[in-house]
Amino acid sequence: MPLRLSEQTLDHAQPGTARPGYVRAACGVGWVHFGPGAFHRAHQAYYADRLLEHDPRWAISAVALHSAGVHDALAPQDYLYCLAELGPEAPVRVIGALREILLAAREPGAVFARLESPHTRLITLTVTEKGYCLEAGGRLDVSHPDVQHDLAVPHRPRSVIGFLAEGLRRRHAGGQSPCAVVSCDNLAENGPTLRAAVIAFAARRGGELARWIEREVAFPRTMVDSITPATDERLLERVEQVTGLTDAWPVQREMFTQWVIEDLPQVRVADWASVGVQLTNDVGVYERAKLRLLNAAHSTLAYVGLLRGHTTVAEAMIDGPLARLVEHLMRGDITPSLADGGVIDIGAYIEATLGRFRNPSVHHQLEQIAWDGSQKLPVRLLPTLTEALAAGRPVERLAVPVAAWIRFIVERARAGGRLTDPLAEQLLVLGRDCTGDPRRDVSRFLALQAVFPARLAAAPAFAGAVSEAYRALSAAGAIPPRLCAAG
Ligand code: CS2
Repeated sequence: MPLRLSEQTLDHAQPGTARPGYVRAACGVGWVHFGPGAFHRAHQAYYADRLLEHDPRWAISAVALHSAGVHDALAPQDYLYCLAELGPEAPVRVIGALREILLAAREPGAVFARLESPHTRLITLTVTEKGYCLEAGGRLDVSHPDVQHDLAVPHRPRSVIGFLAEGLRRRHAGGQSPCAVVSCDNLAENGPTLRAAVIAFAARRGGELARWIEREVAFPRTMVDSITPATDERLLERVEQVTGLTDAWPVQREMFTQWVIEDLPQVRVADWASVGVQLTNDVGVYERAKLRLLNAAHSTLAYVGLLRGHTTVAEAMIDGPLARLVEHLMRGDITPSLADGGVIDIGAYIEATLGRFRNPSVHHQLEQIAWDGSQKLPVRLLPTLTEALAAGRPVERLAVPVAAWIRFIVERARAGGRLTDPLAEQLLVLGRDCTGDPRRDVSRFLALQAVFPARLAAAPAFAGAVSEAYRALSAAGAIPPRLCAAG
């Protein structure tokens, strides 16, 4: 039986393993992160790991808000874990950037101690769309049970918003230096959205705190990107084979990785350029392109692909009609919504994204992307639809992923299956109630105010296009041939 990865066994790692190029014990915690899921560990922690090679201030204190799973897997490994890059001859790297994983519910005091520490300069978040407690319009949902709880019991919060507001209050009270709070989730305008939510929460606890946050704390926009398939058996085996050690929860991602952060003074605390992180004032352009092209195409591949019997993105991409639908969607229907002033070469971006989707080394499950559709579609797809309608552009193709999402739920509901979505129960009830009549079924879903803005739902061209696509997709995911051709 191979040894388990830890500080003690690290020296036994086989030569093909890249190890932390710094002394972990000599590093200080300067970074607090909420949500140590696979994406954080494959992305931001990788950049921290590289920063630590020449700057010992950036060890991470990670905070798990809900589940103890990652903590329990990594604590016996001294929070070391492997990151495998997916590609020909890609390396396996042991990441040493995590100093600890705190369990928010069990040890809120320890979380606050990190948040108010003078050494902490950076607070990042990957808590997924639903972690922000927002209402459909993107503002803080004050009626959310976690928000209500956190306003009543501020020193034992449940939500990340409650933790941030109380942590920043303590920083303010202790006269600490300003810091940057960086949302690394796929939200439109992620920085300003988080900022508004934290300020709205803080205002309910007193105007002075809200004003201080407004003045002193930076909430930069960011664009984060790297395709990160969930950990699977194949990865566990590969890690053991390459390193000669076992790791209870390694992570994997494609080799491509990108992080763009808004260039604000509070962000300029590390030598970001040295590790390939871009600081710019054009983040909005990158963010919109990524959400509207890559993420929207992903959701299309997921819902249409699952209806057509596929399991992974790479597999869905060798299905000719589906691949053509996605490419025309990106080039013909989404690109017109991306006037970017020439910051990005959109044609080249689409080409590169399609290439990433085709990568056969990346076994990215469509099922994983299909999670949380009620949270994702309003961010990655509906704004493009709204703008297309307002500009008088066609919406037939843009309506396909919406129809496929509905159809996917209907089929799950009929099969007695489960959904991973904060609205799962409501969606499954709606799905079970569908009769197969496109107009009727679609209109019931479009009435979901938490998902569809009222004006969009009421637009006859939109409802008509979704119903038409739904009708076609009901036959084993059939795509109308004209949608697979340019024009
Ligand atoms: C995906 C994203 O699961 C999903 O919804 O679209 O996680 C995607 O892989 C990342 O945003 C890529 O950076």
